[in-house]
Amino acid sequence: MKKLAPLAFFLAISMNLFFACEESDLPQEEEMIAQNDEDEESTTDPNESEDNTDDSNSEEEESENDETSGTEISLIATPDIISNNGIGLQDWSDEVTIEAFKIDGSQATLVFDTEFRDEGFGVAGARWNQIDYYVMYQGAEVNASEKVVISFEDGALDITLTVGMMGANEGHPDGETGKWTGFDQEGNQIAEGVLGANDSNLGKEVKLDGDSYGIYPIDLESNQPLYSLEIEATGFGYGNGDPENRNYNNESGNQENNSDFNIVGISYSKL
Ligand SMILES: [Ca+2]
Ligand SMILES: [Ca+2]
Ligand SMILES: [Ca+2]
Repeated sequence: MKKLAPLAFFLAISMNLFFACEESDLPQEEEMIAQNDEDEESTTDPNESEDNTDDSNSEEEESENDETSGTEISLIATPDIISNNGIGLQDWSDEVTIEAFKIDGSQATLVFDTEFRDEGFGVAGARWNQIDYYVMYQGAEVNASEKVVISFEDGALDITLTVGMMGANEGHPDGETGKWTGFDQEGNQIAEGVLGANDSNLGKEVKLDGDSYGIYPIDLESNQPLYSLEIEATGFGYGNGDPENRNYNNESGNQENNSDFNIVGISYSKL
């Protein structure tokens, strides 16, 4: 189990940044210079304290580790957790798995996305290694997104998802956006919400890292513990915008730019 405090998390991201361009200079990620630096070391500092504590408790005890009820767990995306070439369930920690799905819902490859400025987990294929949304995909109208599913073996409260490469004004005044759907232990949908620069828990369009293209921590509000979480992109501007025609040349075989982002980290409280 990796425990990372927000500051260490921020520093880990900052260390990977070679390009500190202003967002307004580079509103489109395809205009950025891709950089392939892969400093794979995550930064841990045992002296850092967590910002939040949660007093909620339950009688559930973990025998397989030393975590205690109510403890806040912070996980950062790193390439080293990916096994089996990113196919199937990946163990992000002892309790948390992450898995990728294609536009059509079939199994995809989870990748550690390093194509642009903000590095994080995404889905191989389609437009980028980010989680990509399409209206038209390979000649068919799909109105669908690649998807990442994060599961919490023992449930999670007070979840904060940190997204990356989320363009604040890309394609629409509300920019690139996504949505999340939360499920209970039986797989019933119990919560949902939206993801975008507007939804940063630091304030509208306030980045966790000012030099990022779009790293935002977003609180996922649920009054019940979540056992799994589906994360998808939506059309630009929470689905209110239209795709852009771009000069892409990739496997999707079309020219659509739309919302896409990756997953930089997640924090939650144990039950
Ligand atoms: Ca993708
Ligand atoms: Ca995009
Ligand atoms: Ca993006």
